[in-house]
Amino acid sequence: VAAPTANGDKTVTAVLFEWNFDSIARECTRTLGPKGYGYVQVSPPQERIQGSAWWTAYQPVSYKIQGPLGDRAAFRNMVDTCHGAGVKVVVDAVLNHMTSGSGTGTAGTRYGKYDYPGTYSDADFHGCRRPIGTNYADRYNVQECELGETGQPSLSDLDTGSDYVRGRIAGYLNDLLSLGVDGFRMDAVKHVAADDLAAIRKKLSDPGVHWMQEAIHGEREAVSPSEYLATGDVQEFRYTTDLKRIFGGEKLSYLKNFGEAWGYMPSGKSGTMVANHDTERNGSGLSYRDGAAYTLAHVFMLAHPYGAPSVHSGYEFGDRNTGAPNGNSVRACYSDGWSCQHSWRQIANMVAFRNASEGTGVTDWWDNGNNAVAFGRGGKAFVAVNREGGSLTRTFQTSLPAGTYCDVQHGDPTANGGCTGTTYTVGSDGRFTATIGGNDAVALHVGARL
Ligand code: LAG
Ligand code: CA
Repeated sequence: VAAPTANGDKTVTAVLFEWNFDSIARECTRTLGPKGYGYVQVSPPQERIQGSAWWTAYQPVSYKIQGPLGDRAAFRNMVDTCHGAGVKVVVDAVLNHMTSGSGTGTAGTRYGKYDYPGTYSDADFHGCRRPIGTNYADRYNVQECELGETGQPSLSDLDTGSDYVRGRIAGYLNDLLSLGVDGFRMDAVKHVAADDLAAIRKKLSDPGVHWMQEAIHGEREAVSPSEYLATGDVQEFRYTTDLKRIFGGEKLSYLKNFGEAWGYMPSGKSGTMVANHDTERNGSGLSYRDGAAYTLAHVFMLAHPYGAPSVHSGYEFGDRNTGAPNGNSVRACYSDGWSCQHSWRQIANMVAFRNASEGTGVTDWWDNGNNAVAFGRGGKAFVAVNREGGSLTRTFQTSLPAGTYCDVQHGDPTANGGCTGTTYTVGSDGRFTATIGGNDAVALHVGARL
C-alpha cells in the first residue's frame, strides 16, 4: 500500500520539473486528471537567485511566490485548475538553506549571504559556516555546515533549531496551504535534524498533510533516511539505483522479491522513482537517454505495489546546468526539448493500471530466469515485461476475470468501451496467450476491460 495520505486510490505523482504554473494548469486538465495522476509536483516556487541554470530554484532569496515559474496569481490559478481536474498539488520546499552569494532575486529582493531582508539575518544561520565537503560520517558536519560542491561557494545553512527559523519555514508552508496546496516534497532533509522537521511540522495549519522527504541513502553515513520515517514519508533512493542496475544490464528475474525484502524502508512510507532531476543528471539512475530500459523500468515501477511512485517529467539537457527550454513555458510536449514522460503512452496508461490495482499484492509471478518477467495484481491487473532482445510467446496464468482486455501498452481505452490497439481475451481459466516483442510489454487491467 502506498502513502497513507493518498488522493483516494490515486497514488502516482507527476513531477513537472521546472514547468511554469500556467503550463502545469493546462496539463492538469489535458493529461494528468484524465490519466488518473493523484498529484502534480511543482518545482520550488519561491523567489530564487537569478540565472539560467535550473539549480537557481534551490537557492531561495525569500518566500514570496515570484520567479520564472510565475507569480502568486498564476500559482493560485494552477492549484484551483488542478483541483478541478482531480489532481492534488505538491510543492518542492527548500528549507535547509538560502543562497551562496549576493545579488537581486527574482522578485527584486536584494540579498547577501546570511542577509535576506524581510526574512532572515545573520543570527538565523548555523555557526559552522564552512562547506560540508565529503565527510558524511559526522552528523554535525552534515546538518550544520554548508551544502555545496567542492571548491565552490556553499549555501548559507539555516539554524533550524531556532524557534524563529522554524516559525518562518512553517509560515511559508502555511502560506502555501492557504493557497490550497496539498503536500510537500521536503528538499535535502538529511541536512536538517529530524527533531527540527518535527517541530516545523507541528506548526502547520494541517500537520497531517502529505509530506514526502528527500534523503539519499549512503553507506556508512552518520544520518540515515530511516530517521525521517518518524516525521513523514521518505524517498527510497536504493530503489532508483537498483532499477538502473537491473534494467541496465542485470536480470529482471531478480525482481521476484523486490521491495522490503531488499532492505528498503516500509512500502507504506516510501516514495519511489525511476529518476529525479538529480539522478538523471548524475547517472545514479536511468535517464531518457537509456531508451527501452528507462521506459520499461517505469512500466515495472507503476505495475509493482511497493511504495508511492513519482514519474519525473523533465527536458533534454546538454550539460548538467542547462536550464529549462522556452522560458519555462511548455507550449507542446515533445517539442522545444520538453520530454513529457508523464504522457508517454507506455507510462501514462500504467497510472490507471496502478489505480485499479491499489490494495493488492503481487500474484502469479513468472520469469524465464533471465530478462522476461510477468506478474499480476490479484484479480485487478496483469503485466508482462520482455527485456530480452527477441520476442516471447507464452500462455500466461493470471487471476483476472474472464473477458477481453485492451493492452494499454499498445492502445488506449476509448470512452465507448473500445480500444485503439491490440486486445487480449482472458479465458475462464484466467489464461491468455501473447507474443511480446523484444524490449516491449503487455499490460491488462480491469479498468480497461471491454
Ligand atoms: C537537493 N536535494 O537534496 C536538490 O534535489 C538538489 O538538486 C540541490 O542541488 C540540493 N539539494 C540543494 O537544494 C542543486 C544543484 C547544485 C546547486 C544547488 C544550489 O544540484 O549543483 O549548487 O542546487 O543551487 C550550485 C552549484 C554549486 C555551488 C552551489 C552554491 O552547482 O557548485 O556550490 O550552487 O553556489
Ligand atoms: Ca542544515
